[in-house]
Amino acid sequence: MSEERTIGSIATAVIAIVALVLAGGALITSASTATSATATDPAPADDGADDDAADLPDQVEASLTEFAITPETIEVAEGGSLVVTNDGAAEHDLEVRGSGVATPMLDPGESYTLDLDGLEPGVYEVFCTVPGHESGGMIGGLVVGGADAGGDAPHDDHAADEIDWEALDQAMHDTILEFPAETEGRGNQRLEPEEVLDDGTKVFRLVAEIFDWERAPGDVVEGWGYNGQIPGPEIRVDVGDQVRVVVENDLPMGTDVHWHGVRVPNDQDGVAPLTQPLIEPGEEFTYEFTATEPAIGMYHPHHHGQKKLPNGMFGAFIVGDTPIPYGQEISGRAIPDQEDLDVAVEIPMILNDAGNIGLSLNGKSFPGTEPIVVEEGDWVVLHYYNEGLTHHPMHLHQFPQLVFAKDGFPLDSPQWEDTVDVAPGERYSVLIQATDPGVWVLHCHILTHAERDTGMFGMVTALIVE
Ligand SMILES: [Cu+2]
Repeated sequence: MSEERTIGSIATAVIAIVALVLAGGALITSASTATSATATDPAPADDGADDDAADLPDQVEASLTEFAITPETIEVAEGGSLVVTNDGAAEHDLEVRGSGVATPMLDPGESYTLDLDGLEPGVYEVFCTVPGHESGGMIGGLVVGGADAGGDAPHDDHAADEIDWEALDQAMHDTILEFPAETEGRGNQRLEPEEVLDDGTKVFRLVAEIFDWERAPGDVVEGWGYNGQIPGPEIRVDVGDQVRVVVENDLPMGTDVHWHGVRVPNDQDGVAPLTQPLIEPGEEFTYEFTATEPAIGMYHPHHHGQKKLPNGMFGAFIVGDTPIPYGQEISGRAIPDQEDLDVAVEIPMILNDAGNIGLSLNGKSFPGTEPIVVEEGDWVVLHYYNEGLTHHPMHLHQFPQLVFAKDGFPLDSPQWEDTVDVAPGERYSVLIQATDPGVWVLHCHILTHAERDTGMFGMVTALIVE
């Protein structure tokens, strides 16, 4: 209960800070928008190109493939239509998000003419509804032009340019100002043992289940996870602890739990059917091992991991103390001794890019991602975990990140990086000192993992230094 209250008050404080900081940015943005509207048209001085842009066609062809929607941004006149063709090898469809306008599921080679009569002029998002296809890349923008932009209507040469760029700027601007947005559900909550036995054994319970998960404001998907959270609860034990984890399977399919990066006996490694029988729906399985070595590990299913992990089934499992290189000087920057360095915040930062959860940090997509809030001078530890299907170069503005451990193993030569690239399955642990106040963005630098025509989304959060 007290933890929930703390989270609530942090959220309120954060909203206040961001509102203040962004208010400055908003003024600048509105001023520059006003300027550009009256300034000379910045478009290339190619009359032919300008005419093409202004004459938005009434009908546009769009192609669906694995995994892209082409063109990336579809521009069509108000009241127009799309001829959508599945040029791929699997079933796809195309839906205009939030509008109810969608094609039926299309077989390979099939086409469908999608009437856009009901859509007001504006910027929309289109995507394929097959699970995993949107996050795989089947997402794009749809710009529906105003009446003036129609092919037959009289129009100003530059009308379409103004509609496009201003709408795109506004969409980006609006999504950024929504941060940090409240969403239901929060992952990575520390799981305490439900029982500590007389011999010291710590007993934990994980329930594998399916539940509604609000990954971004109003965007609720079918989450697969543990104990109703994505990421699953964070489990921390000490070196030498006897650990028992009871896993209850409430999924509609069999499962198992693999302790990735944690030393365990072979019959506890969680690879059905090699090391254990599959845990059938409705059944329980008890894992038991001694935590013999420090680890910055994780737990996740092995059986049908390709489906379950991207849908949300992963959690941090950490053994022992975080191996911070206290007292070392690295490339001219000194790390204080242990008695002088208090870590203010230490969090697993779990990266995902596929399945029902899609591009996300700790199970949330911007602006639903949780900011990291600290005071000037504070030290922060992040453990990046990549549970997705591709790599993610995680870039923090302003402050260098000292990479001090790889997959939990302390590095002999820690190094400073501003962009830490994390491949699937990898973990990198970084130390950051928040020396300057402000809102400093932390995001994946594969730019389409952070921004799209409809605004900022996905793998973006911020380090807020008060
Ligand atoms: Cu990325």
